[in-house]
Amino acid sequence: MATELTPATRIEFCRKMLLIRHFEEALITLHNEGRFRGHYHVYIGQEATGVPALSLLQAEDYVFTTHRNHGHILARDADPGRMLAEILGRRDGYNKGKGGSFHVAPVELGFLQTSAVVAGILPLATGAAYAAREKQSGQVSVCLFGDGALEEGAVAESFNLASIWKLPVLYLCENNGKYGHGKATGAMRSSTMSVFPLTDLPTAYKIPAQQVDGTDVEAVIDVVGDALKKIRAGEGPQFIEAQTVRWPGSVSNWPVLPIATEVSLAWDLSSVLAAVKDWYQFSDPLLIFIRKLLAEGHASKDQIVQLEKGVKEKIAEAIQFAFASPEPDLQSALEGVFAS
Ligand SMILES: Cc1ncc(C[n+]2csc(CCOP(=O)(O)OP(=O)(O)O)c2C)c(N)n1
Ligand SMILES: [Mg+2]
Repeated sequence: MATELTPATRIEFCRKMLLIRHFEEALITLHNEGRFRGHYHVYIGQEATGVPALSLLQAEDYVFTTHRNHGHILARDADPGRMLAEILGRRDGYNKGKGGSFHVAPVELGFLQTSAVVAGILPLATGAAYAAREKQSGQVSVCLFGDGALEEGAVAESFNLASIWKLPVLYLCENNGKYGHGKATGAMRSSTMSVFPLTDLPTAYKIPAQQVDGTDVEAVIDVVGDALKKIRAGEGPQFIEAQTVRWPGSVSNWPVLPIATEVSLAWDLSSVLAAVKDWYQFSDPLLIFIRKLLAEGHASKDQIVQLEKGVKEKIAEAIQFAFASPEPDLQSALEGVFAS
C-alpha cells in the first residue's frame, strides 16, 4: 500500500535532493579549481534513496555511513557550511576538521561513524544495535553501504550476529552497479559478487530482504517504512537493496562533472551531451522526481526554479562560511584522539 506524501513533504524532499546535488557539484568545481586537497566521493544519483529513507528515522536513531556520506548527512539536516568546513579540514567542521570528507560524523545528528573502509561500518552499526537492544532504548541503527561492501568478511559476521540476536538494525545497501538506462530494478548483477541477486546473501542468514528502485522516492518510503516498522516491533534485522543506475560522473576514481545540473533539465535536455543524455533522461532520481511533481500537479516550474535558487544561495553561503573558517591550531592535533 503506497504511502501518500503530503505536498509539503514532497517539496521538502525536492529541496533536500537539490541541496545534495548542488553541494556535490560545487565540491567537484572547488576541487577542480585546486581549492581543497584529498580524495572524496559524491552522492549524485542516489539522492532518492537517502533523502526519503532517512526522513523516516527518529532523532535518536543511529546512522552509519560510508565514503558517499555527504548526501546522507545533508539528508539528516546537517548544516552545509559545517559539512564543507569539515571536508576542507577547518575548525568549524563537524569534527573540527579532523575527519575530512571520509569521516564526517555529526554525532548530534545520530551519525556515530562514517568510514571509507569498505564494510567497516557494518560491525559498528551492528554493535550500536546491540547496545540499543541491551539498553532497551528503542533506537534503531541504520547502516548505509554500497554493493561492493557485501564482498567483505565483516558482513558475514555482522549478519550472523544481528540475525541470531534479533538486533534492531536496518542494512540499507545502495547498489549503484547498474550501467545504462531503464528502470533500476530486477536483474542487477554486481561485477564483483558471485551472489545474485544480492538479497540472497542476507536471506541465507535469515534476514528478511527486499529490493527497491532507489530512484523512486515513494517506493523507498514504502519499503524502508515497512522495514523500520518490523524492526521497531522487535522482529530483528532487515535488509534492503536500493538499486540505482550509476551516475556517469562516478565512473573513474575522481568525480567528473558531465554537466552542471539545472532544474530546467527536467523539461529540456538539449544542452546535455549525447554520451550521458540517457542517464539524465531515464535514471537521474532528482529529475525523475521533479518531472513527477510537475506531472502530478504538486508544483509548478516556477516553484521548482525558485526552490533551486534558494538552494544555490545556501550553497554560496556555505562556501563563504567554510573558507572563512580557520585551520585548526597545531596544538589541537592530539585533542579528541585518545579517550580520556
Ligand atoms: C576495505 C577497502 N577496500 C578497498 C577500498 C577502496 N575502495 C574505495 S570505494 C570502493 C568501491 C566500493 O564499492 P561500493 O561499496 O559498491 O560503493 P560505490 O563506490 O559503488 O558507491 C573501493 C574498492 C576501501 N576503501 N576499503
Ligand atoms: Mg557500488
